[in-house]
Amino acid sequence: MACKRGALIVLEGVDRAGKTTQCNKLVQSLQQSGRAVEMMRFPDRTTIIGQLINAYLEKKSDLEDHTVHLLFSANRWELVPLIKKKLEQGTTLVVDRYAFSGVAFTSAKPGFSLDWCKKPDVGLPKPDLVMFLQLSPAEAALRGQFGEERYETSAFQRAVQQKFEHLMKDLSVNWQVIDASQSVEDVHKQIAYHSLNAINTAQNLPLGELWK
Ligand code: Z5A
Repeated sequence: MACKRGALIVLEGVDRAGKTTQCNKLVQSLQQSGRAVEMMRFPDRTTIIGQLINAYLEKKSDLEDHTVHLLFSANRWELVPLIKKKLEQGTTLVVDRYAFSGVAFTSAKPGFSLDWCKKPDVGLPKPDLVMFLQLSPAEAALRGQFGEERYETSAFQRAVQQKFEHLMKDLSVNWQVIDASQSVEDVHKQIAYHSLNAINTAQNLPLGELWK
């Protein structure tokens, strides 16, 4: 019998919502229950494209806004063969940010429509589940100051949050909003619950194409 495919699970959310913390915890708990699971993150700063993005985020280089948007998308596309291979082999992927961040961050800049921003990512592997870690700016501030990277200002983050809210109206994507102000353990319980459902459902379904 052919092996059942893994699920593509994405965590999105505002700055300091706990995405990385929760991705690590989810991977650990799924591994402990004997499941094949791996973590990925976007941007993946290890590739050549990722290094261009990294220099841009660290403000060591300037890139034209359309150009950097396309680079973020290319950074996802360059990993699609690996994503598909892992899922086909039955490995579940837990992904820290994906195309939704790409669209939310660029469309928060002046002069960019949501529609234009989505286009380069149309047809990417469609996540079986996207969990949005919701956190108010006041609660995020309790978790420390913004870092030094590009985009890390409260005005820009508020604009990004609005774009995410718009994206979450799209019912073709399996969104779950998680209250990220709870303790790490309580947030994890909800994330684990939704993830196990997604893993069980995905194994009997073909992998979809995003925004198609
Ligand atoms: N970007 C883009 O423009 N286009 C794209 O296509 C993509 C991304 C994919 C880099 O992202 C930037 O790239 C990002 C979007 C843009 N810009 N911004 N802003 P990144 O993912 O590499 O890095 P990051 O966005 O700076 O991570 P983050 O959002 O700051 O953090 P997080 O992963 O959500 O949170 P964390 O690291 O797990 O936790 C933050 C702190 O809170 C830490 O001290 C934890 O211990 C603490 N924490 C976590 N959970 C809790 C709870 N529940 N209670 C209390 N404290 C907690």
